[in-house]
Amino acid sequence: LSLTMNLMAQIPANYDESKVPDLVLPDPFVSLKGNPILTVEDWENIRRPEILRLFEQNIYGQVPKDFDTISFSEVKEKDNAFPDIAIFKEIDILVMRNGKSHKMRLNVYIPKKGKGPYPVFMLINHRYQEPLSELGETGFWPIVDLIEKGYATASFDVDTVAPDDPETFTEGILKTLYPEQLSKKDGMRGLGAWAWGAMRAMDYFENEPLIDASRAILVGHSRGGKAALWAGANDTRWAVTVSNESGCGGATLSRRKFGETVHLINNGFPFWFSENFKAFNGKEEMLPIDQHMLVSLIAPRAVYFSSAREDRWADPKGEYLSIKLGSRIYPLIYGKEVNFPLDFEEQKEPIIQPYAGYHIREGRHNLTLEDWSSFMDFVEMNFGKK
Ligand code: GTR
Repeated sequence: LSLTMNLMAQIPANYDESKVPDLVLPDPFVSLKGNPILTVEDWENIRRPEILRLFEQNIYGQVPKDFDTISFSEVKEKDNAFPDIAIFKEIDILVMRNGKSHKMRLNVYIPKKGKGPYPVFMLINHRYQEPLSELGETGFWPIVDLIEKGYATASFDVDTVAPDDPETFTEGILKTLYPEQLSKKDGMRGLGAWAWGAMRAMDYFENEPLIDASRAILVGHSRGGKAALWAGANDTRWAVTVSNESGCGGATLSRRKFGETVHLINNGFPFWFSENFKAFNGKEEMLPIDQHMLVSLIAPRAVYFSSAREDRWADPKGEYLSIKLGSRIYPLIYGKEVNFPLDFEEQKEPIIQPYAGYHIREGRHNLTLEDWSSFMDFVEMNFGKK
């Protein structure tokens, strides 16, 4: 531990824009063999699988998709906090593999008003320690606002998949279902496990008649936003992926080395990423990919990034550049118009347009109602007018 702390002391975060290295980013549109990628066919058959594999090998680790059975059962443990406007379902998702089982809990609110199936906002939630009513008031999970706008909403506590803790993170699916991952250099770790959890929630939506799984929006904040991006890149069933202030190892470009760096995050949270990621501590320029390429993996589905002005640890400028550059795939490969005309410094109003959007708000690192209301605007624009 003291060694780690010494290392941390030696690597202060950079907040000086003039010290950011000149950006030379890997090209999403040149294959490993050096061939240009110009068509949807080449993108989907050659380059997209290559990039996905590079993220898996070097950053997040494998996402095991195999299991033997999955089943969903409704339990009744908590009261419906909003009985006037919503149906509340507590769903146990039971997954079996090789004779072992794991259970994760999904909390689902479905509007009473109107007629289903409803589109659904799914939050990867790492703040279940706080009472739900308080989470609602702070805007972190604004159930009432979402329900009133006609959305179903669901979330799971990341701890029910893999505890968010350096000592006990193995006490979830890494122990019950996928123990072999632990001995692999490119094995799944915490963030990958949470992404896996989001995929199982999607399995449930596909089986829930009141929910329209073809209109599902995955949302995560910060560490949850990193997991959301990884899930959105892997699982093409999500119509929209939203990553709020996810910073290093999430939305922002690693090569900028601004605020939290690969070295800092691997020291602070050694159980979030694969072992292989640690080889890039201080060597971000050696990565065969950068985070803008997660945006291209999500295309042609929709993706939204958001930042907060004072959240410099997460590098708002890097988050903006990442979606601005990554979203070039929509015009270049898919023939869909997407525009990020402004430089980061000029960026004030939310960019609400089909396929890729962004906002930066005033204030600190958090997920707030102001953020959600732009997410809803973006989703409405994408579901309504595409
Ligand atoms: C920080 C961490 C960030 C971010 C954040 C959060 O301590 O350095 O990468 O994940 O926590 O999740 O709020």
